[in-house]
Amino acid sequence: MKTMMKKTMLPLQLIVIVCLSYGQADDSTNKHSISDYSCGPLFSHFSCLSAKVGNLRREVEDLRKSRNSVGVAFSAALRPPTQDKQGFGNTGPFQADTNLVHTHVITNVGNAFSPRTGAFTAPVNGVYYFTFTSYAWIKEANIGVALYKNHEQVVLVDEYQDKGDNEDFASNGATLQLAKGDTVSLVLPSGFQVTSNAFKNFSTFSGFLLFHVEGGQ
Ligand SMILES: [Ca+2]
Repeated sequence: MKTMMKKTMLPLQLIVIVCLSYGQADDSTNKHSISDYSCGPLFSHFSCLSAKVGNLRREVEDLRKSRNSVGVAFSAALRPPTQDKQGFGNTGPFQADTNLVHTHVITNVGNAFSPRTGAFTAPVNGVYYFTFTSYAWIKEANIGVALYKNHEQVVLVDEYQDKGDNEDFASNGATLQLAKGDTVSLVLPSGFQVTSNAFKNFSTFSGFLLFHVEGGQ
């Protein structure tokens, strides 16, 4: 009999310990905090534990919904200011560094990319990935594009295109931690050129949110 009682009491003790441990947890940021549930006498611990499990499930579901609520991804292509019969044309060279405006939007989930200014503006604190491809069909010229975070150059591609080399593709990319409101854009360095096409997407700019970061940088 004593053995049976011991065997029965052990699981009950474990349940009480687990229940009390949950009761001590504190999550002041959630209105459904598990600390809202207080455990009463011993006979109510089963229902107490059941309520806490239900509450935890709701919290996990809320977190899952909030994580998926911010979708940010874009791709856009550059278009030439003037074009030849095949649709090709060069942007630049300019005397000063100039923002490249990729006006042809391929994807713009979340509308964080502006085809009017060419800039991406971070809608939330988070870690993002950006990549770009730069095409050139030019002889004896500086070619290339730079990626900027706000007013700071992060990565670039550049080359002097010599006589025997008239066509090139280049790409680069970066993972950036951004605060809400930070901008990312492509800049044509002064004296440089880039080629694009009016009908096809040769020179492109893409980016997306990898994950949200609470509290900023
Ligand atoms: Ca080359």
